[in-house]
Amino acid sequence: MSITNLEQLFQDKIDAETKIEPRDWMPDAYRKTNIRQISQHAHSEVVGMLPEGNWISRAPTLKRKAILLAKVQDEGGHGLYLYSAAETLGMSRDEMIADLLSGKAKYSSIFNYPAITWADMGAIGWLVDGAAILNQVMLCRTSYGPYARAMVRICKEESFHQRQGFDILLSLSRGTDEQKAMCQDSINRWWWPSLMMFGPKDSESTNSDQSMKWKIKRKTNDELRQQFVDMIAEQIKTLGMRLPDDQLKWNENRKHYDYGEINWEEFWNVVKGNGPCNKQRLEARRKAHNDGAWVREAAKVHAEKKAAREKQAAA
Ligand code: BYC
Repeated sequence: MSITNLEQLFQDKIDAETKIEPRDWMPDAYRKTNIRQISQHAHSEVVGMLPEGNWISRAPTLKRKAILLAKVQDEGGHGLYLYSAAETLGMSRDEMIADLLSGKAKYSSIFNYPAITWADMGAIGWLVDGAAILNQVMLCRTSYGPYARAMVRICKEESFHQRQGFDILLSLSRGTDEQKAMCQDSINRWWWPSLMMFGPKDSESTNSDQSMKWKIKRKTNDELRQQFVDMIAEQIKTLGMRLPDDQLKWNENRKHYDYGEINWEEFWNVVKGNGPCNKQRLEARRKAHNDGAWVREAAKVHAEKKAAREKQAAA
């Protein structure tokens, strides 16, 4: 069969909502786009453990500490499901991690901002996980089967993450003047970077058109961003806080909130590696990778010995 016919059959399958599975024929560019997006997603989960992990030992109560610990462990688990999903497309985990550590592979811009107060644990849960959920609910219906199935499981955990973040901010918003100010300051710092998580505006998104045709993405960057603004603009009323955007206003004609212009120069600067914490985050990952070398070595020797024993027993 010619490539053109194969491509047509592939697109027919996508249009009929049949999931693409690892052994199915797929265009090379579909494989590459999925490897890129899924591995970047995995890296984001793992790098995303850093800003919050830093606060586990400083959580204000034992209960908050246990919750934060569980959340950070969940993020590590999400990274593992996602690396496994990406591996089904033919790239090894070692290669993916090497690309992260060399700076070749991207991860979400949001994790290059510092978490400087306890309120940031609330803002990350509420805004960052809140943004992630909207994106990931869409990805539960993505066309590549292993990615879609990983997302179903991840979304269940993310809803708890968002609730725990909101709960931290709710307590602060009902606290002393100092706690209220800490809450507002944190929202001020995390709001715009959270909007950037959805990627460049549609007119500048290089991958969206093709990814929408292949149903890897079901909504565009701007559609999801608008959905997020509409959700948060309502939820913040319960906190009695404000979003740092003077142009935020309900638009009765559009039935959506209007909002101000994102600082795209800042976004691209962070994506290119020049955000406030890019260097620090990669350093931390490189150190963890080097410190863990003996574990990987021991696991390899154990697996080799086990295989040799099994071979001997079978002989
Ligand atoms: N940051 O053509 P576009 C979490 C890049 S973690 C950095 O629109 P696409 C959590 C983009 O890669 C959840 N780079 O791209 C964990 C592309 O460059 P390349 C993270 C960005 O792929 C711990 C270029 O810009 N979620 O939940 O169609 C604690 C042009 O963009 C960003 C995911 O990873 C960015 N924000 O759409 C708490 C979701 N945005 O690769 C929470 C999966 C864009 O061509 N990913 N770029 O060199 C996606 O859904 C899509 O990849 C994106 C971008 C919507 C992010």
